[in-house]
Amino acid sequence: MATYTTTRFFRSLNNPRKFLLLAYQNAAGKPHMRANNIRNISGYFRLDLNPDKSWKSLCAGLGIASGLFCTSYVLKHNIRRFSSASAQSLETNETSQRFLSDVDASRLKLTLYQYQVCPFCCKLRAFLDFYGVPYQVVEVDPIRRKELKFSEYRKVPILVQEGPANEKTQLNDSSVIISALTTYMSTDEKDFQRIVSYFPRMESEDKKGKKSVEFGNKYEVMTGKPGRTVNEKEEKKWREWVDGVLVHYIPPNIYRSPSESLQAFSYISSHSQYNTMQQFVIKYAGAVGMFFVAKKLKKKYDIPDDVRSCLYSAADDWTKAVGNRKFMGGDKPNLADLAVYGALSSIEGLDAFNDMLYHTNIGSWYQRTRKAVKNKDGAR
Ligand SMILES: N[C@@H](CCC(=O)N[C@@H](CS)C(=O)NCC(=O)O)C(=O)O
Repeated sequence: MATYTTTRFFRSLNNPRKFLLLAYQNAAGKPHMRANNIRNISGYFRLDLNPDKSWKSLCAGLGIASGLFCTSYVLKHNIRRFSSASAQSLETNETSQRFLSDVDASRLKLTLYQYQVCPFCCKLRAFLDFYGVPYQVVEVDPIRRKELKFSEYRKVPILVQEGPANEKTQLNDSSVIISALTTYMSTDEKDFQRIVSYFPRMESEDKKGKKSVEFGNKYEVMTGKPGRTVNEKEEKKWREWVDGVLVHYIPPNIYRSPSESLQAFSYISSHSQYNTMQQFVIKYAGAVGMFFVAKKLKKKYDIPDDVRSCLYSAADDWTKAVGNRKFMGGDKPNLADLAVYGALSSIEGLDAFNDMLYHTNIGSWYQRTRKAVKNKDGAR
């Protein structure tokens, strides 16, 4: 018989890492081993699996494996090289005040550690692709994260720049990376180590002793000039909005109902290189798990029950802010355009995304930005 304490189950959702380990071991191990491991590792569960009642075992497996929170990011461990022409002579329009001129992205040797469908990683890729910056991708296994062994910082995206003498500089956090690279491309500052020092790491601890890491100046492009133009202030404000508001609407929307959750995980599992059994676990257990996790996130960020209307309002707010302009950046997307596009591109094709296009006017801006990114318009 499979039993586990429901409240503890939900409490353990606070610790996705532990949950992932549990889920993985439950999926991969032998039944009796799984039960023992779960008891030993978590200290949360009391689980006995009876092989005679296989459907119950399966339910238990699915329940445990529902901690596959970040399996939404399980994709192949594959290194791909994106080659692209180095960006040259970028001209900006009247609206955008920052001139990205004589960008020499060819001297950059970048490796991006990512989960393919993570909104923060999509946001960073939109930036890199738009400017035609070449980079290698290392897809991180969200369960073991062994690809991040070298790093104390445990989230993705991480970008590693290799200098001419093979010296490596690690950049953490999507917004820091975007600000740092823009600083590199738009100013004379070419010392990567120094650029990273402009975005100091700040560790804090909440009342419960939970540590978190933030970075100073993460939305600042270090132009070296005093003050900010109206457009730069606007760009910064909306970049902050993407990280602080928009991304929080994504999970409650794409995992809103069991069927939508399944839809999201069908996409994810179909892009993985796991075997049939693992894909089955990812698809169904992930869908079940994220359905509940999304509810928890909704509560955490105080999102009303009608999660779709929040997404529509966000899309409307953004469209209104862009106004009559082609992009917020004018004739070309600025960092805010790329951030909004990048975050939304992580859910392209899902019901939530299609509903948003149907119920709002964001579609034409989205398609324009998509085209600009795909065409690497920032490199022209
Ligand atoms: N502020 C960070 C957030 C990154 C983030 O939360 N990444 C998630 C994936 S979407 C992650 O790596 N989570 C792993 C963990 O929290 O242990 C950024 O903008 O890069």
